[in-house]
Amino acid sequence: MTVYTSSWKSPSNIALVKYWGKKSNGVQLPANASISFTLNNCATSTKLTFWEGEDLAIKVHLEGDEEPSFIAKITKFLERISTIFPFVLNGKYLVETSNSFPHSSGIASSASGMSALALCICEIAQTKGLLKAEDFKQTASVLARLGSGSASRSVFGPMGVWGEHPEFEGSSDEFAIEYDDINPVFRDFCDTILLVHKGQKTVSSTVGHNLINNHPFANARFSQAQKNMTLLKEVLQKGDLDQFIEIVESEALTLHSLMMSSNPYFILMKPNSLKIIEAIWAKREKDGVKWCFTLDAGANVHFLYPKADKANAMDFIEKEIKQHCENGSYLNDEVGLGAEKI
Ligand code: 2P0
Repeated sequence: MTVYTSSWKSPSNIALVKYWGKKSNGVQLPANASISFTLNNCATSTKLTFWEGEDLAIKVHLEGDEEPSFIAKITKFLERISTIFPFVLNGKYLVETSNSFPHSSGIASSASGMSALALCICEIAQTKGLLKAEDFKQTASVLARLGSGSASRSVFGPMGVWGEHPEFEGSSDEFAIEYDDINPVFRDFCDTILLVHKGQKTVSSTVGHNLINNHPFANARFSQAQKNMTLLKEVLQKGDLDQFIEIVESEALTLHSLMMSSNPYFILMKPNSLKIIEAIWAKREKDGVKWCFTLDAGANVHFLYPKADKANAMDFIEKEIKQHCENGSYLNDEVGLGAEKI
């Protein structure tokens, strides 16, 4: 019996053009391309120990405590990636994982968690001589995608593009690619995550994605997203903040409007999400700041602004925003460079 260990830290990411809906053929292939800022501070650190040659068994420790609730998701992940690395079904696992963000902050840990795990598996595959160094990150992104679609983008920074798109050379539905052809203003763009609701969300993303299959607006949405990718590419190069705001906020509200027009319909925003959005809009109107928001599949609001404005934005949060956050909590983050070995 051989024992392997591997440890990786992988960040969360926030999509600007959203992935919402999967292709009906294939496993975990996106209906449209998406692009995200990779975050710097919100991350999952995972140490994987693998005893090869034993019956499949998985033990998970989250922040030091045994967490059996993750076992089903990891088992499904291992079954999916066994088409690439059959050895993964033949052994015993200890997954020791921790998040830099507080447990139950309403921040999805699937992107950071599944990408960290995918990277650990790839390192073991490399040690076993099954993966070449030059294929490492791409394969890690494929594996991460099979765990959770958005996780494919977390492997790379400062931005990740996932899904085939003619304007993004090398882009693919199978894996994300690194994207860094961006204006300096975006390299350290700030994302303060305003924690509106820390509880579990009512509808999981996987269920939400599936509701797009029979959605009346699906095709219009997919072509809109492809167009927004093209528009955003130029905006990211130029550093045009006005157009950035228009595309990013429209994408966020479109994502939530898709949820509201699904069958069955659902709403993940909370009244305070809207209060924050209105406060950001009022501030922009009053002071001409180039600040905006985006939303993930949840009630929290991602407040996006240039780093040069940080002191001013912090003052705004303290005076006008914090009161709408659960227990006044928020997390300061910014664009980061992607996953790293620890
Ligand atoms: C995204 N989200 O592009 C979109 C926007 C949330 C809102 O991808 O079923 O956890 O595991 O592929 O990736 C969240 O869904 O779903 C997501 P699965 P995932 O980031």
